[in-house]
Amino acid sequence: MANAGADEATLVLIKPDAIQRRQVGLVLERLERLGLELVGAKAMPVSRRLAEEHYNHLRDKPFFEELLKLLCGELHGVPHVLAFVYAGPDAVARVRQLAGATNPDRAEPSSIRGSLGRNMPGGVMENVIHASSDPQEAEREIMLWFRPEELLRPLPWWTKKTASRTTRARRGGL
Ligand code: IDP
Ligand code: MG
Repeated sequence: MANAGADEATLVLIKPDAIQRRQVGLVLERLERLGLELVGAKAMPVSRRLAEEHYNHLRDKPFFEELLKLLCGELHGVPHVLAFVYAGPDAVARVRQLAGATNPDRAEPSSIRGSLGRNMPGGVMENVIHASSDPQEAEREIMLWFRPEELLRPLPWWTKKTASRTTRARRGGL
Protein backbone atom coordinates (compact mmCIF):
# COMPACT_ATOMS: atom_id res chain seq x y z
CA MET A 1 0.00 0.00 0.00
CA ALA A 2 1.22 3.50 -0.79
CA ASN A 3 2.18 5.81 2.06
CA ALA A 4 -1.07 7.82 2.05
CA GLY A 5 -2.34 9.35 5.28
CA ALA A 6 -0.78 10.88 8.35
CA ASP A 7 2.74 9.72 7.60
CA GLU A 8 2.77 10.41 3.89
CA ALA A 9 6.24 11.18 2.55
CA THR A 10 7.33 12.87 -0.65
CA LEU A 11 10.53 13.41 -2.59
CA VAL A 12 11.69 16.87 -3.60
CA LEU A 13 14.67 17.55 -5.84
CA ILE A 14 16.06 21.02 -6.35
CA LYS A 15 17.17 20.74 -9.95
CA PRO A 16 20.45 22.03 -11.42
CA ASP A 17 18.78 25.05 -13.07
CA ALA A 18 17.69 26.36 -9.66
CA ILE A 19 21.12 25.68 -8.15
CA GLN A 20 22.79 27.56 -10.99
CA ARG A 21 20.37 30.48 -10.58
CA ARG A 22 20.95 30.65 -6.80
CA GLN A 23 17.30 29.90 -6.00
CA VAL A 24 17.95 27.23 -3.35
CA GLY A 25 17.28 29.48 -0.37
CA LEU A 26 14.06 30.80 -1.89
CA VAL A 27 12.80 27.29 -2.60
CA LEU A 28 13.64 25.94 0.85
CA GLU A 29 12.02 28.90 2.51
CA ARG A 30 8.78 28.19 0.62
CA LEU A 31 8.93 24.50 1.45
CA GLU A 32 9.70 25.19 5.09
CA ARG A 33 6.56 27.31 5.39
CA LEU A 34 4.43 24.21 4.66
CA GLY A 35 5.35 23.01 8.13
CA LEU A 36 6.17 19.46 7.03
CA GLU A 37 8.72 17.28 8.78
CA LEU A 38 12.14 17.12 7.15
CA VAL A 39 13.11 13.45 7.05
CA GLY A 40 16.01 13.48 4.59
CA ALA A 41 18.36 16.00 2.96
CA LYS A 42 21.47 15.63 0.87
CA ALA A 43 23.46 16.96 -2.09
CA MET A 44 24.39 14.35 -4.65
CA PRO A 45 25.65 13.91 -8.20
CA VAL A 46 23.18 12.30 -10.60
CA SER A 47 24.33 9.47 -12.84
CA ARG A 48 22.68 8.94 -16.19
CA ARG A 49 21.33 5.65 -14.89
CA LEU A 50 19.67 7.26 -11.90
CA ALA A 51 18.17 9.98 -14.12
CA GLU A 52 16.82 7.31 -16.50
CA GLU A 53 15.24 5.38 -13.64
CA HIS A 54 13.77 8.50 -12.12
CA TYR A 55 12.18 9.62 -15.39
CA ASN A 56 11.43 6.11 -16.64
CA HIS A 57 7.81 7.06 -17.49
CA LEU A 58 9.08 9.62 -20.01
CA ARG A 59 11.41 7.35 -22.00
CA ASP A 60 9.36 7.71 -25.16
CA LYS A 61 9.17 11.50 -25.10
CA PRO A 62 11.14 13.53 -27.65
CA PHE A 63 12.66 15.61 -24.84
CA PHE A 64 13.91 12.60 -22.83
CA GLU A 65 17.62 12.95 -23.75
CA GLU A 66 17.60 16.65 -22.96
CA LEU A 67 15.80 15.93 -19.69
CA LEU A 68 18.48 13.45 -18.64
CA LYS A 69 21.17 16.03 -19.39
CA LEU A 70 19.24 18.59 -17.38
CA LEU A 71 18.88 16.38 -14.30
CA CYS A 72 22.54 15.32 -14.54
CA GLY A 73 23.51 18.99 -14.52
CA GLU A 74 25.11 18.94 -17.95
CA LEU A 75 23.00 21.81 -19.24
CA HIS A 76 23.87 24.10 -16.34
CA GLY A 77 27.39 23.08 -15.38
CA VAL A 78 26.16 22.00 -11.95
CA PRO A 79 27.45 18.62 -10.72
CA HIS A 80 24.72 17.85 -8.21
CA VAL A 81 21.09 18.14 -7.19
CA LEU A 82 19.70 18.63 -3.70
CA ALA A 83 17.34 15.87 -2.56
CA PHE A 84 14.82 16.07 0.29
CA VAL A 85 12.20 13.88 1.88
CA TYR A 86 9.34 15.68 3.59
CA ALA A 87 6.66 13.89 5.61
CA GLY A 88 3.26 14.78 7.03
CA PRO A 89 -0.45 14.65 6.24
CA ASP A 90 -1.05 15.19 2.51
CA ALA A 91 2.66 15.88 2.01
CA VAL A 92 2.59 14.74 -1.64
CA ALA A 93 -0.32 16.93 -2.74
CA ARG A 94 0.76 19.91 -0.67
CA VAL A 95 4.28 19.99 -2.09
CA ARG A 96 2.93 19.38 -5.58
CA GLN A 97 0.58 22.31 -5.24
CA LEU A 98 3.37 24.54 -4.01
CA ALA A 99 5.52 23.40 -6.96
CA GLY A 100 2.84 24.32 -9.51
CA ALA A 101 2.20 23.00 -13.00
CA THR A 102 5.04 21.38 -14.97
CA ASN A 103 5.32 24.21 -17.49
CA PRO A 104 6.40 27.44 -15.74
CA ASP A 105 4.31 29.49 -18.19
CA ARG A 106 1.19 27.58 -17.13
CA ALA A 107 1.96 27.37 -13.42
CA GLU A 108 0.16 29.58 -10.89
CA PRO A 109 2.22 32.75 -10.56
CA SER A 110 2.38 32.22 -6.79
CA SER A 111 3.79 28.68 -7.13
CA ILE A 112 7.52 27.87 -7.10
CA ARG A 113 7.58 27.04 -10.79
CA GLY A 114 5.32 29.96 -11.71
CA SER A 115 7.45 32.49 -9.84
CA LEU A 116 10.97 31.10 -10.29
CA GLY A 117 10.86 28.87 -13.39
CA ARG A 118 11.19 29.74 -17.06
CA ASN A 119 11.14 28.14 -20.51
CA MET A 120 14.36 28.45 -22.44
CA PRO A 121 14.68 28.80 -26.23
CA GLY A 122 15.03 25.31 -27.68
CA GLY A 123 12.39 23.83 -25.38
CA VAL A 124 14.34 23.26 -22.17
CA MET A 125 12.04 23.71 -19.22
CA GLU A 126 13.77 25.21 -16.21
CA ASN A 127 11.12 24.34 -13.67
CA VAL A 128 13.20 24.51 -10.49
CA ILE A 129 12.08 21.44 -8.58
CA HIS A 130 10.86 17.90 -8.88
CA ALA A 131 8.03 16.86 -6.56
CA SER A 132 6.53 13.34 -6.42
CA SER A 133 3.22 13.17 -8.25
CA ASP A 134 1.36 10.71 -6.01
CA PRO A 135 2.04 8.56 -2.92
CA GLN A 136 2.93 5.46 -4.96
CA GLU A 137 5.46 7.38 -7.04
CA ALA A 138 6.78 8.99 -3.87
CA GLU A 139 7.61 5.57 -2.39
CA ARG A 140 9.36 4.47 -5.56
CA GLU A 141 11.33 7.70 -5.78
CA ILE A 142 12.34 7.85 -2.12
CA MET A 143 13.70 4.29 -2.36
CA LEU A 144 15.54 5.28 -5.55
CA TRP A 145 17.23 8.38 -4.14
CA PHE A 146 17.81 7.47 -0.49
CA ARG A 147 19.11 4.57 1.51
CA PRO A 148 17.08 3.87 4.67
CA GLU A 149 20.02 4.78 6.92
CA GLU A 150 20.26 8.22 5.31
CA LEU A 151 16.83 9.18 6.63
CA LEU A 152 16.44 10.91 9.98
CA ARG A 153 13.82 8.37 11.02
CA PRO A 154 12.38 5.20 9.53
CA LEU A 155 9.38 5.44 7.22
CA PRO A 156 6.93 2.73 8.37
CA TRP A 157 5.89 1.59 4.88
CA TRP A 158 9.55 1.19 3.88
CA THR A 159 10.37 -0.78 7.00
CA LYS A 160 7.45 -3.11 6.27
CA LYS A 161 8.51 -3.57 2.66
CA THR A 162 12.09 -4.31 3.63
CA ALA A 163 10.89 -6.77 6.26
CA SER A 164 8.67 -8.64 3.81
CA ARG A 165 11.46 -8.71 1.22
CA THR A 166 13.83 -10.13 3.80
CA THR A 167 11.25 -12.72 4.78
CA ARG A 168 10.72 -13.66 1.12
CA ALA A 169 14.46 -13.89 0.56
CA ARG A 170 14.83 -16.11 3.62
CA ARG A 171 11.98 -18.33 2.45
CA GLY A 172 13.52 -18.48 -1.01
CA GLY A 173 16.80 -19.55 0.52
CA LEU A 174 15.24 -22.50 2.37
P1 IDP B 1 6.31 16.95 -13.34
O1 IDP B 1 7.76 17.30 -13.10
O2 IDP B 1 5.42 18.16 -13.17
O3 IDP B 1 5.85 15.76 -12.56
P2 IDP B 1 6.43 15.24 -15.72
O4 IDP B 1 5.39 15.16 -16.77
O5 IDP B 1 6.61 14.08 -14.79
O6 IDP B 1 6.15 16.59 -14.90
O7 IDP B 1 7.79 15.56 -16.44
C1 IDP B 1 9.01 15.47 -15.74
C2 IDP B 1 9.92 16.60 -16.19
O8 IDP B 1 10.16 16.51 -17.60
C3 IDP B 1 9.35 18.00 -15.99
O9 IDP B 1 9.49 18.48 -14.67
C4 IDP B 1 10.16 18.81 -16.97
O10 IDP B 1 11.48 19.04 -16.44
C5 IDP B 1 10.30 17.82 -18.13
N1 IDP B 1 9.26 18.03 -19.14
C6 IDP B 1 7.97 17.62 -19.08
N2 IDP B 1 7.29 17.97 -20.19
C7 IDP B 1 8.19 18.60 -20.97
C8 IDP B 1 8.12 19.20 -22.29
O11 IDP B 1 7.06 19.21 -22.93
N3 IDP B 1 9.25 19.76 -22.78
C9 IDP B 1 10.43 19.77 -22.09
N4 IDP B 1 10.56 19.22 -20.85
C10 IDP B 1 9.45 18.64 -20.30
MG1 MG C 1 6.31 13.72 -12.71
